[in-house]
Amino acid sequence: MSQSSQAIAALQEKLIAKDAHQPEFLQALEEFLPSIVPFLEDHPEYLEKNIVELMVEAERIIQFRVPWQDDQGNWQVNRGFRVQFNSVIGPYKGGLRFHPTVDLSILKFLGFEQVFKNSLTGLPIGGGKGGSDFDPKGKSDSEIMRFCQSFMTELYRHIGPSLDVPAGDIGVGGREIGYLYGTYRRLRGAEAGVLTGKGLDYGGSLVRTEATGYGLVYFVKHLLKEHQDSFEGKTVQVSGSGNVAIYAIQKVQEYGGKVITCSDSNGYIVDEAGIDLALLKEIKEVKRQRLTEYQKARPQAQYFEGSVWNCRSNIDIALPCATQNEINEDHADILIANGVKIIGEGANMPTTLTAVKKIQAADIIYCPGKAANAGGVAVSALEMAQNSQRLNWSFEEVDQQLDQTMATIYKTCKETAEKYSHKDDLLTGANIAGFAKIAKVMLAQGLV
Ligand code: NDP
Ligand code: 2IT
Repeated sequence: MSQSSQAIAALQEKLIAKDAHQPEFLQALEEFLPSIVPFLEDHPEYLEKNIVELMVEAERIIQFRVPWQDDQGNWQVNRGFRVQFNSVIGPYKGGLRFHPTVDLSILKFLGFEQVFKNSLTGLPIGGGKGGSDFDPKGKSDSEIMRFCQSFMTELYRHIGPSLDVPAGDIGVGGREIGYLYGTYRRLRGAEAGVLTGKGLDYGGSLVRTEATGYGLVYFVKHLLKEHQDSFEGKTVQVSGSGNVAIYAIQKVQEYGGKVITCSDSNGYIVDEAGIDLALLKEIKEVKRQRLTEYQKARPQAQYFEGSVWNCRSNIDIALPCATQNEINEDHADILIANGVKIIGEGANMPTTLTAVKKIQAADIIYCPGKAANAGGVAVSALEMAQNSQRLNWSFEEVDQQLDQTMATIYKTCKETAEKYSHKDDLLTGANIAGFAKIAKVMLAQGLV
């Protein structure tokens, strides 16, 4: 065992003892830390200055109470959080998640990943994440509004266009960003750059809604191109039916691929003729209904309860776009048996560590979320740039920059992996490239 791997193993042990009750955060560390060892061998100064231990500690964590009144007049209370992980290369940047599973473990894993993802975009944004254990399912529009207003009544004092710029994530889309922004504006005045994912009429950017899904497909497109291949004629399996999934499906279809699945937290659709995107958008974006409605409207499609990753069918490309740890070891076996060649992560950490190992051992190309889903935050940074200029860029201009950014991220991951003798291991490439920049800047800024 080299000195660097010993140091990293010792640090991991310390962190396991410290945060034993935060399994998702520990999982993100376990995936990340061993992979940067080859880089640390070349750069002993980072271990000497203890940069890695500094980096795994969030700069600041804010937790607050969110009281709100339901439609029956009852007072309810939820927990709100903002994890401000790292700001050495720019203001904290990252989404807000509203989901009953939200806790510090989830938000620390997401914030940690966000630091390296944002570093990979090449844009001046630090990493953060926030949200609440509020469950938006079944809530009326008025309840959602009152909750967002209460959430922002506390959060506003901790954010700002040059300090921390939240956006959407699971359970937080355009509607919620609108209510959050309206409250911020009442408290602080109109500062468009304080949130991204805003409506187009009040400082939002074209392509932000589509950016994560499109960016994911651009990333895989550049990978395919290198292998003299394309999406044309490919069969694609998508999970989720939210923001990321919908626009990934749209772009795959535009490129001539056939998407045969999508899912929600209850079950999944298999539509061998290809997902009817207009129908899916109507059900999910307009009516906010469950996927069972898709099957009712399109009887040739099948609906199954449970995980979409239990689906057995011939698949070329799998795009998990729902949530963390949706693909476990057993699902990895099914994917391998289904003949999958590429897995591109639209979600954050959708694949368990053992499943990743199985997938990589089977020579399936694995595109880690922190690289493949960086298109969303990249366009958020372009939204911030437009807000600073008080100008709006055209759809084509933003879309082209997104495509270019994904091409660059892919190239960076691939070349970094090669440089450190991990050819085709895009996870190692992403982690080292993301880490190298943050570590260098932390050293340059004097460990503050
Ligand atoms: P949405 O809330 O729009 O959609 C989430 C989708 O995932 C829904 O279909 C939801 O089903 C499903 N889902 C959520 N939790 C679970 C679960 N526990 N089990 C099974 N399915 C589940 O969120 P997004 O599309 O924005 O986010 C999806 C993923 O992409 C997340 O991992 C997010 O962190 C990541 N991401 C998002 C970005 C963005 O710009 N929005 C950027 C980069 C990454 P149901 O409706 O039943 O809950
Ligand atoms: O996980 C993510 O990158 C996001 N949810 C988007 C963050 C952002 O600031 O646009």
